[in-house]
Amino acid sequence: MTTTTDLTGVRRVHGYCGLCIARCGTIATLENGRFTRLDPDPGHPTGQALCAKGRAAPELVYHKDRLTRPLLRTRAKGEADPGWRPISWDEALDRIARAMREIADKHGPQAVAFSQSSPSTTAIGDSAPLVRRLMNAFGTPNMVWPLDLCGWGRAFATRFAFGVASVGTGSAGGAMADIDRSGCLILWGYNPSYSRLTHATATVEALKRGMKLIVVDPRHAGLASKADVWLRVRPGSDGALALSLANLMIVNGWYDRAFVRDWTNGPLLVRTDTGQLLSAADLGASGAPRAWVAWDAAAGKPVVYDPAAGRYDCDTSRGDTGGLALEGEYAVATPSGTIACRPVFDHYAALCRRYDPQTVEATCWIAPADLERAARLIWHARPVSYYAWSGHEHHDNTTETARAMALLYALTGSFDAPGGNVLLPAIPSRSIGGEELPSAKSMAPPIGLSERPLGVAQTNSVSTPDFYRAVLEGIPYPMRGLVGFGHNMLLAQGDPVRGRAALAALDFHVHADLFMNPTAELADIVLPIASSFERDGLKIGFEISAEAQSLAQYRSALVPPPGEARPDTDVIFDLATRLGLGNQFWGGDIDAAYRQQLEPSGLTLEQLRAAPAGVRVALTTRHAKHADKDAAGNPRGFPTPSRRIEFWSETLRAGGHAPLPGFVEPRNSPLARPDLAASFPLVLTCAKPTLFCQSQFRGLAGLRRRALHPEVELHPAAAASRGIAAGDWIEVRTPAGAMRARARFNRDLDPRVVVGEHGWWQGCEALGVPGYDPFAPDGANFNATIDPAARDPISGTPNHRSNLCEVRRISDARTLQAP
Ligand SMILES: Nc1nc2c(c(=O)[nH]1)N[C@H]1C(S)=C(S)[C@@H](COP(=O)(O)OP(=O)(O)OC[C@H]3O[C@@H](n4cnc5c(=O)[nH]c(N)nc54)[C@H](O)[C@@H]3O)O[C@H]1N2
Ligand SMILES: Nc1nc2c(c(=O)[nH]1)N[C@H]1C(S)=C(S)[C@@H](COP(=O)(O)OP(=O)(O)OC[C@H]3O[C@@H](n4cnc5c(=O)[nH]c(N)nc54)[C@H](O)[C@@H]3O)O[C@H]1N2
Ligand code: SF4
Ligand SMILES: [Mo]
Repeated sequence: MTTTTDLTGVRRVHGYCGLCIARCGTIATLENGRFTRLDPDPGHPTGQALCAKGRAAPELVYHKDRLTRPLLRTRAKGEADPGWRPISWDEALDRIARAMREIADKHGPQAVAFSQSSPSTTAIGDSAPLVRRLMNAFGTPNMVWPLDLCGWGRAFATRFAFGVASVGTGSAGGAMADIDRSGCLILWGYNPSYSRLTHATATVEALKRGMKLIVVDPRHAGLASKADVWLRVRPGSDGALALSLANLMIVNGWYDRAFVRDWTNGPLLVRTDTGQLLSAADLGASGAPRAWVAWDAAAGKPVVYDPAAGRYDCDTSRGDTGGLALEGEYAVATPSGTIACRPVFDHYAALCRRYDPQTVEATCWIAPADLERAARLIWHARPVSYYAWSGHEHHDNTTETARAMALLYALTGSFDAPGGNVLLPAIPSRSIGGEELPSAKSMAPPIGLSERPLGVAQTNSVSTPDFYRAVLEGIPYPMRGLVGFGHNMLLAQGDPVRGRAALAALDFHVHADLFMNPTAELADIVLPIASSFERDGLKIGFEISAEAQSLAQYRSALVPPPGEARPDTDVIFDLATRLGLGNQFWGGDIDAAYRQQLEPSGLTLEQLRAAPAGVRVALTTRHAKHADKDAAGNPRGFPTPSRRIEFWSETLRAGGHAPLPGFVEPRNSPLARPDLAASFPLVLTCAKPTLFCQSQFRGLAGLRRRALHPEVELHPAAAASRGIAAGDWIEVRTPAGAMRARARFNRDLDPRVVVGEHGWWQGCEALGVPGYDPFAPDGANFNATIDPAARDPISGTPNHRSNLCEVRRISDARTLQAP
C-alpha cells in the first residue's frame, strides 16, 4: 500500500522532494487536505534521510510571499516601485506571445533568450526538457543558465578525456561513483553532507565497511572529519594538485600500466620537431592523415593506430599490444628523414614531474607528506571512485582542472569497473526536448559560439557575461527578449550592476517563479509558479546508484498551488499554443509528452500513477563496456576522436589550446598577481549554505532562524591581525567590488583563505531580519566581488572561487546592524 488515509483525515503520500538534486524519496503527510510534514521514505533508494530544507517544505508551500497572480509592470524599469498590476493568465500569455513574435519578426527568434534555474537547486528538472522544446520550436538557441558554473567541469570538460562525463550529472548522464563497492572515494571540492544528502549517507555507510576517503577542500567541511586524508588545497590550484598526485603515482609505479597502454592514447607518438602527433601519412604516402602512430618496442618499429577501427597494427596482426612504448624517445624513419618522437604518456609524465611535492607545497599549500599519503591510498585502496563539484568548477581554469583530475583518475584503471565511476544502465526513455524539430535545425548560432566553439555554447547554453554584452552592445547580434524560468541571475552571477542594466534594457522580459526576487523585479511580466509539491512530475531513474537508476516514479500534486499559480509545464504548453506551436506540443496534451518519454521503457503512465512509490525496472549493470567488441572484433573503446581516453586532445589543440592538461594559475591568484596581492593578500572562495538553496529560502523563518545573517569564515589569526572579533560585521573587498558579512572563525582554514557564501538578498519579516541590496557594496552579494573578466578560455566559466581580497572590520555598520 503506498498511499494511506486513516479515519482522522490523515493521508500519507509517497513522492520525492524536488527542491534539490538529491531528489530524496519522501512520504508527505496531509491532514484534512493540508500538507503538514515531509518525511524520508526508507523504502526509496534516495529516501534514507531528509535535510532541513526538505522538512521545511510545508512552510515553503504556504508562505505568505508566494506569487499568486500574474503581474504586469506599470512603471518604467528603474523606478523603485514597478507598480505591479495583477492581470489574468490570458492577458499575460497573450502579451508574452505577442512580444516574442514582435522581437522575432524584427530581429529573428534568436533575439529572444530563455533562461532557467539549475535543476540541481530547483524543481525545474520537472519541466526542463519542455523549456528546451519550446526554444527549439520557437527557433532560439540561447539558453542563459549556469551550465558554465555547474556541470561544465564535471560533465563536459571531462568529455575531452573520456568522451563521456567521468563525473556524472543527473541531467546529462555520465559515470557515477559506485560508492557501495569503492575501496577509496575521493570527494573533490564537493560536500555532499550539505549539498546532496543521498551521497553523504552512501559514503557514511561505505566508511563503516572500511572504504577509504580522501577529501580535497580548503575547508574541513562535512565528511572531511571522517576522511583518511584531507587535502587543504589552495582555492583554484586543484589542477596542479591533480598533476602532482599523478606524478607521485607515475614515479612510484602506482598506476594501471596495461589500462593506460590499451585504453588511453598514451602510446601515440608526438613529433619532437613540430609538437604534433605523428600521423600515418608522415610514414608514407599510403598512410591516412587521421591514423596515428605508436612505437612497438617488442618489434622495434612504429605501428599504425587506426581510430576508425580502434586498433593498432600489432593488435590486428599479433593480437598483442604488450610491446607498445609509453616512455622513451624513438627515431622514426619517414620519407622526409628521421623524426624524433616521444609517446604522449611520456609528455604527460614530464608535465606531471613539474609538480613535484616541493613545488606543490608552494603552489597548493599542501604538505608533501599529505600528498604522498593521498597518492599511496589512491593506488593501494583501489577500486577508486570520485565525485567532484562546485569546488573545482567555479574557476577560470576549470576545464584544465577537470581534465587533469579525469586523467589522474584514468591512471587508476577503475573507470567503469566495479567500485569505480561506472556508466550505469538507465531505463530506456525518449527525449521530448524537440531536437528533431525542423526549426531546431535552422537556428542561428548561439551567443558565445564563435569566441569559444568548444565551450558551453556547444549545448546552446549562454554564459551571463555574454548575454549581458549581447543585450547592451548587440554583440554578436541583438538580444531583445528574455523568457525566464526561475534563474535568479542577478544573484547567481557576477557583475550584478551591469546585469541590472542589461535586464532593464530589454524590450521584453518575463520571469516565472515561486517568489519575487531581484531578477524578477526587472521583468515586464512575472508569472506565479506552482512548487514541486503542487504539481505532478515524472522521474525516470534517480542517478546515484544502480538501484536508484532502476526506479521510475510519477509524483502527484499534494495540494493545489496558491491562488492562480500554475506549473511551469502548463505555462509552456499554453505559451506554445499561443505562439501557434501547439502542433509541436502534442496539441496541448501534457500526458502525451509523458507517454512519449516513457514509450521505450515499457512502462505506462497509468501504471506509474497507480504506484506512487514508483515502479522498478530490472536493469543489469555491465562493466568495462569499452572492451566490448563489434562484429569485426574491434573494441568499442571510448566516444572520443581517438576512441581512447585522451591524455592528448587533438580537439583542444586544433582549437588553439594546450593538448595536455596544463595547470594555469587563476587570473587573480596570489602567485599570478603578486602586485595585487600586496593590497589584497587573502584568497576568497565560497561554499553553499546548508540551510538554503543558493539564493532561495532566506524568507522561511524555520530555516532563517538558524542562520540569521550572512557570514564569512576566516582564520582567527587573520582576524586578530586586523582587529576583527568573531561576529563583527566585516567588509570583504576585492579589486572588483565589495560585500559585507559577519565574521565567523574557522581554525581549520589556511590563514590566507577566506570563505564566503552567495545568495543573500532576501529579508525574513517573521523574524524581523533585513534583506540586502544586491547592487550596493554595503549589501551582502558575494557575486558583486568577482572579476567579470576572469573567465576560462575554453568554457567561458567565470571565476567565483579564487579571487584576491582584503577584509576589514566595519566600524559604521548601520546598514547591516543585527536587530
Ligand atoms: N558565488 C557563488 N555563485 C554561485 C554559486 C556559488 O556556489 N557561489 N553557485 C552557482 C551554481 S552551482 C548555480 S547552479 C547557480 C544557481 O543559480 P540559480 O539557478 O539562479 O539558482 P537559485 O539562486 O537557487 O535561484 C533559483 C530561482 O528559481 C526559483 N524556482 C525554484 N523552483 C522553481 C520552479 O520549479 N520553477 C520556476 N520557474 N522557478 C523555480 C526560485 O524561487 C529562485 O528564484 O548559482 C551559481 N552562482
Ligand atoms: N544545501 C544546499 N544544497 C545544495 C545547493 C545549495 O545551495 N544548498 N545547491 C545545489 C547545487 S546547484 C549544486 S551545484 C551542488 C553543489 O554541491 P557542492 O559542490 O558540495 O557545493 P559547494 O559547497 O559550493 O562546494 C563544495 C566544496 O568546495 C569547497 N571549495 C571551495 N573552493 C574550492 C577550491 O578551490 N577547490 C576545492 N577542491 N574545493 C573548494 C568548499 O569549501 C565546499 O566545501 O549542491 C546542490 N545542493
Ligand atoms: S537534500 Fe533536502 S532539499 Fe534536497 S531533495 Fe533531499 S530533502 Fe529535498
Ligand atoms: Mo549548481
